[in-house]
Amino acid sequence: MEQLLQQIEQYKKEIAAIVPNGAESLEAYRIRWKSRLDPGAAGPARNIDLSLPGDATPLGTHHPITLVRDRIVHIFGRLGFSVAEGPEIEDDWHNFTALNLPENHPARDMQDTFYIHQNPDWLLRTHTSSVQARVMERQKPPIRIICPGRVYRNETISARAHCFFHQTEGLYVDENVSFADLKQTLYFFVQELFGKDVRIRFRPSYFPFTEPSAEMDINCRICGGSGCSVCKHTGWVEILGSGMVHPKMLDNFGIDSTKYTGFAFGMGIERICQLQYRVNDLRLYSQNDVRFLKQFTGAV
Ligand code: 2NL
Repeated sequence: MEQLLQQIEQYKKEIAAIVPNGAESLEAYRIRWKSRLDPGAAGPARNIDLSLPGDATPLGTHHPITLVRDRIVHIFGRLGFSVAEGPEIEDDWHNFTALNLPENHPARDMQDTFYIHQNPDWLLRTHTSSVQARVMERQKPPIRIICPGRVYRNETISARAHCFFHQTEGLYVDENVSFADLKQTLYFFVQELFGKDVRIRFRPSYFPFTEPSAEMDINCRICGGSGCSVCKHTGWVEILGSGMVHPKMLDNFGIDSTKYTGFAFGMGIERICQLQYRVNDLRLYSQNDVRFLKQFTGAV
């Protein structure tokens, strides 16, 4: 020990010899710098004190949509789901036809979808299911992915509707995937996101790409169940849609529907953001108002 301390002292001396001011206090350093300034110099150089700390660079914050998306990705990542991405400009096959949305489906209407070109149809994707379609096209089961991304709908902009928003969809295809797996996975997800005390309920629903289909509600995190405008005084809020992948869809991609089953789900990120941070106007997300964005400083 003694020897080690001596050694350190020796090093200190050697370093001080190489870096002459190494042992100097910050205050002494400043005084020395100031004394070097030439009081006779003209202009701004006269008052420059190079020893002062520089101006701090203000750090930005994560956008609330990014915060929530990353949290969703992290939770599903722990369950073995990897992230898949795809183009925002899609063709008819990946956005509609392959997903079992028939020719006369209302979503295909010009009123609802932004078309870039017709015949052949090119459009702004209306959901991220198109990404899952692209994955099923090139990858065979087991498939376990989530697809976060921006989607577009031809809506009049208001507090409750926007012409673009963010979704996360998920897909799990393998042998013996059941509705019980769907329920347990989604229950785990909301427990991680909202806390262990969260309660869930499923309501039967309809989506063209799943059968059976169900919407999942959680008990209202805003009012705790006593009734408020977010839960429309029911105590429950819908947070996602889900179901067992329609066998037709699996067959569309050459996945044997007699051997494989799967579940899928989709949720709006803005909606979850509203529940977590009480953002009640969708327009705030894209107005770039720093008074809004600064409120997320330090949020993780
Ligand atoms: C919702 C409902 C849902 C899916 C999305 C899906 C995708 C493929 C196959 C089967 Cl490739 N299903 N996606 C399924 C059920 C519901 O979204 O409310 N989204 C915001």
